[in-house]
Parts: sequence; structure tokens; C-alpha cells
Amino acid sequence: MTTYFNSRTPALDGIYTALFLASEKIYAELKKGAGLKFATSSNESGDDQIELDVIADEAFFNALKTDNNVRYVVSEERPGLNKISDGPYSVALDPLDGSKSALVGIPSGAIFAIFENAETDADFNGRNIVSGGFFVFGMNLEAYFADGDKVYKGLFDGTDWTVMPIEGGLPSADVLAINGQNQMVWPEWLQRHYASLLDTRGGTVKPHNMRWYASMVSDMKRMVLQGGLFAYPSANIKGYEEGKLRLVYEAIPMAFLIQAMGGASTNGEQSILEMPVEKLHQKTPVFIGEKSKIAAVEAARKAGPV
Ligand code: P6P
Repeated sequence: MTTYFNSRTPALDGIYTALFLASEKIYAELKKGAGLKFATSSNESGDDQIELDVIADEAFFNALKTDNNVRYVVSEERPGLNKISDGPYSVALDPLDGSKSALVGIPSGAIFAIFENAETDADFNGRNIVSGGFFVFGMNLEAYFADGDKVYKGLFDGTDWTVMPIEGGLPSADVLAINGQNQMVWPEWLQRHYASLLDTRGGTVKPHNMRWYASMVSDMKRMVLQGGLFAYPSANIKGYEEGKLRLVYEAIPMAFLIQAMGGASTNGEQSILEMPVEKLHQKTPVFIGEKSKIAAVEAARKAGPV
């Protein structure tokens, strides 16, 4: 079998090959227009699905279900722990993130995390993750991921993958990726911090450019290439009390990748990789980015309301 990426063990090599092959299948379907049609179903969190959501989930599941190094596959699109074998590794997938963006041509993608010796929901946490990152289904098929503490990017040229290390750590830029829609119902400390990041009247903080793709893989690809701060806070409106993004399927793999580059993450109080996992589909406030920007978020929360 082709090995697309030489990881640290042959078992992990096989899992990467399955993930890369599945991403090629999904990308081919996207190019044929599968990203443009709504499915008649919804996922485990009640989100509407487009046809590509279902295709993507099946592509990854079919690629992994014969791998006897894979113990469980868990997916944002499916309930529970899907037992594959008694192998050492489990794979968590957001098979198509930003699918609504795919409908309007913004790059979507797939987010993956590989965990060691997971047995229950609680084991899919930031201490057990050994690899994590994402594929981008955009102008090209790309991959950005951390394998242990090493970070790589991959490009598929239609036939083969070229995977190379990302050197130099996380870049720095005053860019803020956030959807300001819910700002009136964010906690007061966050409303104040958000205003300080955008203050162009010569405040203490250099004003940030705002960028928001509403596609986490696209916003995080920019983060890998330029730096900055990504935030999806909680908001006390229906359904966002704990935030919108999923801890296991989105926050942990992205935090693992950016922290491997020298960045940091927080839910406002602690690193996302230190958070206990109660339920596979639980949501969390997410702040991921440059260490100094994450420290400023936690300091603003600690300072609380003035
Ligand atoms: P909003 C896409 O639906 C997603 O899960 C992430 O990819 C993205 O960052 C976020 O939700 C966008 O949320 O509220 O801006 O549409």
C-alpha cells in the first residue's frame, strides 16, 4: 500500500494513508459539484447536512474500517464510538467542516485527530492526542497537521502528495478571526477586549485586521501561514451557551496543531488541551493563536467586569 507520510510507527503510517486517500475521494466529489446540493438529513448535533457531508463521512469511515490498528472511529456526523478493532489508535473526524461555505465557494475541509488507547468519550482529550490537523478542499487539496511535535503541510497534485515540514514556528500578525455577530451577548470582559483589539484611536493594542471565512479550516490555514488570533466565544444566546465549536472534533486538533507550532489555546480559563472531555459532541468556547494573544485573552477574562 502507498505510504503518503512516514510517521513514527507503521500503524500511524497506515492511518495517514487512509486519511489521505479519503481526502482525495472527497475532493474529487467536490469538484463534481457534490458540495452544491443539500442532503435531506441532519447530523448528531442537529446541523443540516449537504450531500458532501454524507459523502465525506462515508469516505473516511470506509477508509478506516478495515484498519486493525484503529480501535474506534468517532465522527461529528455519527453517534457514539464506532468500534473497528482492538488496535491502539482511535480517529476523530469532522469529515466536512464549513460545508455551508462550500456552497458559496469558500474552501471547506476535514479536521482529524488521532488518539492513543482511547476507551471512553473522556479519553478523546488533549492529553491523549498524538496527531491532529486538517485537509483543505480549496483551489488545491492540501493538508496541515502536527504528527507529535512536528508540523507538516501536504499538497496533492492530482496524482501524488508532497509532504514537507513547516519550519520556523507560528508566524505573527495582528489579525483577528472572529464572527462579531454575537458581541452584544458575549460576557462583558470579552466585549471590552474585542473593542480594544479593533480600537484604531491609538490605544495600547495595535488595531487588528478582522478576517472571518466562517470555515474553520480556512481561518486556521491563514493562522498557520500568518499567525494571529482565532476566536469562537460562548454567547448567552440559545445554543451557544458553551460556544458553537466542538471540543473533540474541532478545538482539540486545531489547538494541538497550533501549539506544536509554538502557539497557545484557551477556553478563556485553561488550555483547550487540558480540558476534561465529558461528551464526544460537547461544545466549548475556542481561542487559538499566538501565545501573547492568548495570554491577553486570559488576562482580560481574569480582570473581569470593571
Ligand atoms: P458562524 C462552520 O459551520 C463552523 O463549524 C466552523 O467551520 C466555523 O469557524 C464556524 O462554524 C462559523 O460559524 O456562526 O460564523 O457561521
